[in-house]
Amino acid sequence: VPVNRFPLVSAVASTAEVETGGSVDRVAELSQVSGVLGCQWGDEGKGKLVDILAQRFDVVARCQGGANAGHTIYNDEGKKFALHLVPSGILNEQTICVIGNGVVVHLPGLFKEIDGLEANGVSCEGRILVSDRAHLLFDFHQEVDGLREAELAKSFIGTTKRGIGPCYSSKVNRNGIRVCDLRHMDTFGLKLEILLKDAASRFEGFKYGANMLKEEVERYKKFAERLEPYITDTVHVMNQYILQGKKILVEGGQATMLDIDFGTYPFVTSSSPSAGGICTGLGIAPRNLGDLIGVVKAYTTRVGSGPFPTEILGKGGDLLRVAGMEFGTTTGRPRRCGWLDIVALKYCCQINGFSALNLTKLDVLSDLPEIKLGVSYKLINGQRIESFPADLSVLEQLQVEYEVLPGWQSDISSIRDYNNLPPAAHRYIERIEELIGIPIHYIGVGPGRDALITK
Ligand code: 2SA
Ligand code: GDP
Ligand code: MG
Repeated sequence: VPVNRFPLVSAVASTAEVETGGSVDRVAELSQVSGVLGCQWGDEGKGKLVDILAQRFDVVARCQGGANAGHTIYNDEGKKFALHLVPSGILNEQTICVIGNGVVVHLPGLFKEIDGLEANGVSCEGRILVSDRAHLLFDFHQEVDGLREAELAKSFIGTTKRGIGPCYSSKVNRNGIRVCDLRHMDTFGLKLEILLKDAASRFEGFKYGANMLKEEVERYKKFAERLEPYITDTVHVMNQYILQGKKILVEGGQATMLDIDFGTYPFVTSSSPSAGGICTGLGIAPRNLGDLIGVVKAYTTRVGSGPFPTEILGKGGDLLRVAGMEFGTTTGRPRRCGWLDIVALKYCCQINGFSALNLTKLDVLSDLPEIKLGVSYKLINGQRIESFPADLSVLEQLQVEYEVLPGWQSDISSIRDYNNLPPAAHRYIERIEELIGIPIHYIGVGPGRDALITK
């Protein structure tokens, strides 16, 4: 019997090139295992695309990060949901949502999110799987996050204070506590005490007593009972899904420019929001990965400290912030705003190998008479560089060279057909495609589910 060594390739071929009304059905075209990743510094609108695509996927999985993520989605009635740990497939009743081994899970937060969804008529029962290998993020990790930020004083990172860095530190330090440890409550207290002791010896401001430890263990006994039906060997299950031909969509949190390896270190998050994080955070082999879609805002935002070459300071930035309602989904912090940075975007595309891009929030630029694209970087000595520098001092001093394109100055939020966009919008989109060399298949013109143009 001949062995099919490329089962996924044939699965892709069978669904490719499906046409609807003369235009290609871009969603049917997507491979069995696809992903949606952020291309900038987060908040590109990943949640919206995942929610839309999820209608045609069996499984939506998160592979990294935690409740630092804030993914905003709207249902058909226009009701708003802000998701943090629960994957953005949850509004689609048939979708199974997986929280993978690479995610750090704050159980009180997860239960609060589930309760909130249920109270709003979204049934989560039997639809959320939590990896037994995922690490638990405790309240004390959040406290330590705040203490570390205070200690950094003026050089603070601007974290979400959701305990992400400290929890991944416990993981890498090899004394973290995992979801499967909830099945051994007899030793749970001892493990937690080691972590608390570590924190107390490192931070003067961190105190804990025997009572606090006892109370936390009691609280986690209850959490363990509640979580039990969700706990799954997701590595095995995900690989079974692949063999069964189920369609899996991976939802990235944060973005490549915040990646622990590729981002503007140390002003980054503590996980891998780029393509590699999918394999390590879910246990999916690289050869099973298919299409990755990069989500790019039509301009750039960043929340927290760190380099931002195309940032617009002052009034111009304020205008974009108001027009785009650029405030943190998790913390409410105002986001810094700037022009689209083609150098950073090229760097991100190189790392992730996207098959297509989703350009989001194009509608936000509608009032501008001119729109700038940051197309190259020039060093202080006048030398032009093509790559994104690692060195923060270089990043802080470089000059961005811009191309100026005309704006369209008309409302595009109700347009659904690419051909009906104004010529200046076509020019902007097509210039980005030309510079990046990757097609833009999806264009966002509003926050709602329907506000998406497929090209
Ligand atoms: P952390 O908390 O340790 O991951 O913070 C480290 C850096 O990563 C940034 N980061 C984010 N940037 C944009 N959006 C994020 N999610 C929320 C949102 C943010 C919010 O959707 O708006 O509500 O403030 C997110 N999560 C982490 C963070 O700003 C630090 O620069
Ligand atoms: P994520 O973290 O990448 O999922 O993005 P967030 O949800 O944090 O931030 C994106 C914000 O922009 C949300 O409030 C979305 O509802 C909104 N949004 C997404 N796409 C569009 C779009 O095309 N146009 C407009 N105006 N808003 C959008
Ligand atoms: Mg967000």
